[in-house]
Amino acid sequence: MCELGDLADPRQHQEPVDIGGEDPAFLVIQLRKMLTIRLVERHLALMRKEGLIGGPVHLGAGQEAIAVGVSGCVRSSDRVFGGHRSHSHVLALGTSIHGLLAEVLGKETGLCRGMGGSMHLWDGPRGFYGSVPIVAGTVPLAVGAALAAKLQGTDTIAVSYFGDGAIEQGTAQESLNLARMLKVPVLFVLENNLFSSHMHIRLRQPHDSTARFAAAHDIPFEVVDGNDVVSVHRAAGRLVDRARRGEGPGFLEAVTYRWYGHVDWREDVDVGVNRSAEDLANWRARDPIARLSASLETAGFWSRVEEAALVDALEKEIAGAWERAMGDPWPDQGALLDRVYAAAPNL
Ligand SMILES: Cc1ncc(C[n+]2csc(CCOP(=O)(O)OP(=O)(O)O)c2C)c(N)n1
Ligand SMILES: [Mg+2]
Repeated sequence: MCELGDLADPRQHQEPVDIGGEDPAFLVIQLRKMLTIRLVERHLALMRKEGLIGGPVHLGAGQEAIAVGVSGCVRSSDRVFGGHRSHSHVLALGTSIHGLLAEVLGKETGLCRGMGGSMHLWDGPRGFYGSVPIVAGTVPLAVGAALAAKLQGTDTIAVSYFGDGAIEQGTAQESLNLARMLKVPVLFVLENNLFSSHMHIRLRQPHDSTARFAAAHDIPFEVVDGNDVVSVHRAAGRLVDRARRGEGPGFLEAVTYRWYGHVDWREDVDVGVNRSAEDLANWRARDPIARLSASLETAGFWSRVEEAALVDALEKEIAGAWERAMGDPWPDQGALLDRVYAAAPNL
């Protein structure tokens, strides 16, 4: 529970994932989602590099299996929250690629009408209740949403995505405690990519696993290879089922690694003393997409030709959405303060 062992070793777990007993059609959908996220973020990286995006973008290439695996257990009536690195979280729920790109560009057609940019995303109809860049800022909101669901007598759950840096915030610890004491239906998904901006977890904490915080708060937890979408989906499913049955919160620690630096397209900046070119190459070889693709191909459910055609179709879709977003209008300046506060209730 304290040490991740081989899960944190990039030379391990590079083999294809175990897909035994899984529905191949569902796995192909998951592969498609992961590829969509990868290609949208690659496009964002390129456009940011070219200076076409004004604000910073925090990219999660390499981490796609977590959002996709978890989202396979989520309904549109659930309440999902993220943080500064949340493109994958909202795309995995099926949000519009154009809506996301337009938001990153600050256009009126964006998910938040261009008022938020990459770090403030929202797609209520798909269950995404928001991301903000205040580290751990949405963890208590997820607990509140889960409490509301419980009081409403539904089997709706909340999902809180946060990082190994965010668990160090007091508000995250308070949220775990409150969720356990109120026994609310929330799944905490800790994406442990081993870094909090430039600092490796070994420089910040006595142990590299964060599941011990769940144990401290008496919350059931699972620790999985976050680059294995099947493992993530199975573990999330077990914890989500408990939560829907009214058995309280769960905690999923998914071990992963981000390929880019902390922010924007570069691989080499802001990544701390513990990251070497060799580590990065080994983590790239643990690619969640390539691993699932290889498993499906060996089992006869997928081929390189199909994958090339899918990549081609997705690239065209992304390029089309980008062109449209570039041509979309900016928000009206007079609307700047319109949605800062909710409208006063009619008492
Ligand atoms: C309250 C707060 N403190 C510091 C920051 C600056 N900051 C932005 S991201 C980040 C690191 C977060 O690390 P982690 O939670 O592991 O997420 P990751 O970036 O690895 O996805 C920090 C310190 C912030 N945005 N908010
Ligand atoms: Mg991190």
